Amino acid sequence: METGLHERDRAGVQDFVLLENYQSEDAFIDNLKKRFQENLIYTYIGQVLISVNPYKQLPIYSDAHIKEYKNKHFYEMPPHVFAVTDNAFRSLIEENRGQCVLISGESGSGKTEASKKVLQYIAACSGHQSTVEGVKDKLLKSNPVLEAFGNAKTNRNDNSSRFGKYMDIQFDYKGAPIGGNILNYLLEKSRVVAQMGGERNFHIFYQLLAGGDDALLTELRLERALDSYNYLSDGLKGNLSSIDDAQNFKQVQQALSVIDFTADEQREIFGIVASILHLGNVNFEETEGNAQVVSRDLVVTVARLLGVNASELSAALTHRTIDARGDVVTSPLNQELAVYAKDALAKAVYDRLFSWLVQRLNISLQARETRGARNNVMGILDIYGFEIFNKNNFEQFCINFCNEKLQQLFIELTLKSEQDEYRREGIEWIPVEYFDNKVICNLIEEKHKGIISILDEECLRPGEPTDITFLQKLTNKLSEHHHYVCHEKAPTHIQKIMLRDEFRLVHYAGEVTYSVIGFLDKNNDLLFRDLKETLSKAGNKIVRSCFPEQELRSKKRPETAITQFRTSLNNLMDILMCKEPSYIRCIKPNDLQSPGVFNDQLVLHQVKYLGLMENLRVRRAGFAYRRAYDLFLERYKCLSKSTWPNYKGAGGPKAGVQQLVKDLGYDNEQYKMGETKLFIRWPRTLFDTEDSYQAKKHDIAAIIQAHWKGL
Ligand code: AD9
Ligand code: MG
Repeated sequence: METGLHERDRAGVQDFVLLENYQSEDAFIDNLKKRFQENLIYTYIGQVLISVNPYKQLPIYSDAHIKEYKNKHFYEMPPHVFAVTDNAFRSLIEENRGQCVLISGESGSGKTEASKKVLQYIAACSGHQSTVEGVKDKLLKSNPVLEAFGNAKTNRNDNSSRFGKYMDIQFDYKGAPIGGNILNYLLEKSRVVAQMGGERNFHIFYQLLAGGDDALLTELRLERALDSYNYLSDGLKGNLSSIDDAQNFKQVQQALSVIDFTADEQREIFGIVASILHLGNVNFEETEGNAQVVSRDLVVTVARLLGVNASELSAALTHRTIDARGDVVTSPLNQELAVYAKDALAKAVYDRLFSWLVQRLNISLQARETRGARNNVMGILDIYGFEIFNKNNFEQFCINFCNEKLQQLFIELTLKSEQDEYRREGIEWIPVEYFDNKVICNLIEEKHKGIISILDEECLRPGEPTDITFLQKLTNKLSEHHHYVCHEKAPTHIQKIMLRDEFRLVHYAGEVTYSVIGFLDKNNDLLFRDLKETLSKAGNKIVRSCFPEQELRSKKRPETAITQFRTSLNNLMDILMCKEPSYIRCIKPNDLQSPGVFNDQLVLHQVKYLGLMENLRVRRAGFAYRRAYDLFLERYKCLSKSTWPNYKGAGGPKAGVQQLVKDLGYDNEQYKMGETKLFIRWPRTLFDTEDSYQAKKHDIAAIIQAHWKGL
């Protein structure tokens, strides 16, 4: 384990503010790499934690480690996710300030793992009464359930979160967790019906087939073979060596029981999962433009599992009823539209099941007693990371928009808090230039002008709007924008790789080319009325509650997918803005998901777009290091006669530190005295002091040893 600043040479510096060549990207990367090679995956920039995914289990998360970090001052221990959590937890309990831990980084960088460590620490360190243990158990068990339904193997990550998650943990005034609440964001439901090569559908489908016992599978009429199911055959068919689906299924079942899901509810949940697999196998044939179900027995099975009438379901899959101001007209669908309706049904059922699960979890997690606990909330945000694929669609557009918003928040909060600290401590502030991505957020979400508005307008426009007409509008309105690149105006080398149905955005994290194909459809998110009506009468209670009758009666046009997403993101920003943030910035060291491999280029790219160099510059702009007077004095008091063994003068620790730094020979340029903290401008100053301290400690130890020998 690291023991302190003096180890800086072998293992780099544990806080980037101590890096002498702090403007150099090479030095930055070199430090991360040195530490990574020593299995030191955590490094600070001030209070911000940088975490590099080790892709192997490190022995640094045991109960003994948790004990080591408990109630220690942030800088007294080597950087760790436990230190960040402990710090946040103590601010929450001691200062009654709402907290949030914001975890960001690209797909596969370790966000979800970090969020679990935060929860692990909280569970281990907070009260141990029996009532509280139940709450903790439920909080911890919510993870396997949500991951089973919301995560999938992608080409970037074998356990990629395909939804965004914000979890609030509520504490009583003593610091014991009494409840929680989860908000979920935009599940990537298109995955239910199709996956890219090498990817899988959501874990739960494979888990059920591999881990369900024979009786359950017979009841659900399922076979174990994955290639029996169309919805599983697009992507990776086989089982994965990195994932034990059968074992995970047992965990999910056990977790569902801990969270008080009744046997009936569990039966209904798996009934829905199975119904989707069967639905995927339903085929249609077409005569004279009218689609008919070929596989009637399959529809009967689906109907039985959902508790709906089979003939009605069959008709709803092949017809469409339109209610145009009281004129109700039913017309048959052709084969293509019937397939579309079927897929839309599968996606809608799965998506709503997922939201239902979250709601149901929340009921279980609800605090029984909320008196006096209003501010005592700690939020943990684990949301999908920035994505750049070869082909980027509506989903990537939403995910990357979300990342822009989070980056915006990071900029506002880190700069703001830095500024606030200088102001609070009465120290002059020197502003630093940085890239403000607000301009990109606006490009996407500005009312009437932004991409979202243009997309919604096109979705609602009468006539024949298409993905291509949408693209034309974008280009008409936005082609002058610095962060929007259309095919016509793209530089030649970009034009070569861009198709005519694509546009390109210059995101804070890099340039991404989006294909507009599917934008309108996914944004409209249409489920034909006939299907909704059938499901609103389902015998499966979960399905029935997911498709309420009121929705059918409502005359209002439902909000588009992107508008719902924007609204929920903006609500999230409001929640986060009024909390004290802690940041964990995750970095992926290689694209191979392998331990020990550190790809400098890949890391440099992430360091750049996460704004870490700027973050460091801001942190260093004024004073590289700061420490509360009492802590500084306690550690270094042995270095001066006037403070050893204790400072006896008037004025408390502040005066003690003033005396000490004078005795140490600090000149006026090197430091400033704030209200409660000492600010040190150059890391060298602190190094020298630390080195003197280490030497002194050594001397004292030698004297004591000699003394004992002499006796
Ligand atoms: V995504 O945006 O949801 O696709 P994440 O959440 O950033 O992504 P995740 O936490 O799932 O990535 O990490 C990916 C994999 O890296 C995990 O499944 C682990 O195998 C591995 N990992 C990540 N962090 C750690 C760690 N601290 N220790 C060991 C880790 N392995
Ligand atoms: Mg994740």
